[in-house]
Parts: sequence; structure tokens; C-alpha cells
Amino acid sequence: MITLYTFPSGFGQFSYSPFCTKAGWLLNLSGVPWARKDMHDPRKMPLGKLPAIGLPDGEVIPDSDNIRSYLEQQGHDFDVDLSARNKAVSRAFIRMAEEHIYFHQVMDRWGDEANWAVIRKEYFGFLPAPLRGLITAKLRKDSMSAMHRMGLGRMTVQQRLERVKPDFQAISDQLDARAFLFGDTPSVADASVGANLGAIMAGPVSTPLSRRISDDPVLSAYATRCADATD
Ligand SMILES: N[C@@H](CCC(=O)N[C@@H](CS)C(=O)NCC(=O)O)C(=O)O
Repeated sequence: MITLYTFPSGFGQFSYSPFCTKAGWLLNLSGVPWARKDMHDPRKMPLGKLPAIGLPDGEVIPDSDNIRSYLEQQGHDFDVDLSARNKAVSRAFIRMAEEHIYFHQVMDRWGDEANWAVIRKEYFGFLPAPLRGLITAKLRKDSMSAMHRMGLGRMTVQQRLERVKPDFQAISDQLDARAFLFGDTPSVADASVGANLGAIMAGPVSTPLSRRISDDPVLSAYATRCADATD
């Protein structure tokens, strides 16, 4: 049986991490038997991040994209009805969700004081109280430095919102009244885009970013549909 190493569930999501949520959804879509093992500390994983899967022979495969490739090598086709052109579009949507939209969610959770107050307890409540303050302060500082270097951390909330709005519009336009990005059935891009929209919407404190999704009937219904279809 495959073991999915994942960050725990929270805020009504499969996992705090949209990448872990995506991996869980892909495992569900593939139909392979699997079990989850919740973890708080990913440092011993091959890439120092979660998700990862453990195979029965002991091999550990990190990264949701590699997990996808592994499941495809085992014979599951997540994009069964997609043309080569749609597969190219799918790849671009996945990158947009994971390499751009995701970091807006990070800024929203880790950069917003009200959100951080809740996140800190939810994510790190397992740490002994005397250490928690020190460790979380360092993790937050490191995370915000990375965001600053990337550029998003230098923008105001409003500037970030303006930056990400065209991505959300692209998702709505691609949906074009369909249930999923490429039609009636979820494909791998839905696992990625849906998980990232769901994570934003599920942030514990309402923010301009989370409201942009939850107040949008198309995107909020789509994120919920992705979760339901992959449960
Ligand atoms: N490209 C990776 C990204 C995974 C990722 O960034 N995971 C985050 C959680 S959302 C993580 O493990 N962060 C912990 C850390 O960086 O120390 C994937 O698709 O799996």
C-alpha cells in the first residue's frame, strides 16, 4: 500500500498544504489503495518538503508533480481526453497555480497579522510552548524573506490582489461554464488549481484575497466541486 506523507487536515481542507491536497486527490482519482500519514516536520523527506509518497519497497517519492508521474507510470491517465494542445494549456495552468497563485496564499496566511495569529497555533500547536515562539518567529522570518526576494513580499495587499486577479479571470474564462477546466470530468489541472483556490478560500481569517474567491460564484463553486469530485 502507498503511504502519503502529508501535512495535517485543517480549515476544512484535506491538508493545510494545497500540494498535499493535490496529491491526495490524485491518489483518489487513480484508484490505488493508499493511506495517509500526517507529519509536521518535512525535513527528513528527500526534498525537505511535503507531500511525498512511500512505496511498499521503501522508496520515497517527493513532490506532487513526481507523484503524478509515478501514478501515470503505473498506468493511470489523469488527462485521458485531453488533446496535445489542451495538455499544454493544462501544464500552464498547473504552473500558474503552483508557482504564482500559491505564493499569494502564503503571503495571505503568513504575512497577514490576524491570519498568522491563528496559523501559528494551528500549524505549530504541537511544539512545546517554550520553544514555539522562537521556532515560529524564525520560520516566519525565513518565509517572509523568501517572499521579499521573490518580489511579492514587497507589494501592498492591494498590489498583490491586482497582480493575481488576471490569473483568477483566466481560470473563469477557461472554465467557460463547464464543470472542470477541460470538461465534465476532473483532470490533473483541476487537482492543482482547485486545491490552491480551496486553500485561499479556507484561510482562517477573511482577507481581500480570500473574499476574491469566496465572493466569486464561479470560482468558489468550482473549488468546492473539485474537492467533492476527488474525495
Ligand atoms: N513543488 C512541490 C511543492 C511542495 C511544497 O512547497 N510544500 C510545502 C507545503 S505547501 C512545504 O513542504 N513547505 C515546508 C518547507 O518548505 O519547509 C510539490 O508540488 O509538491
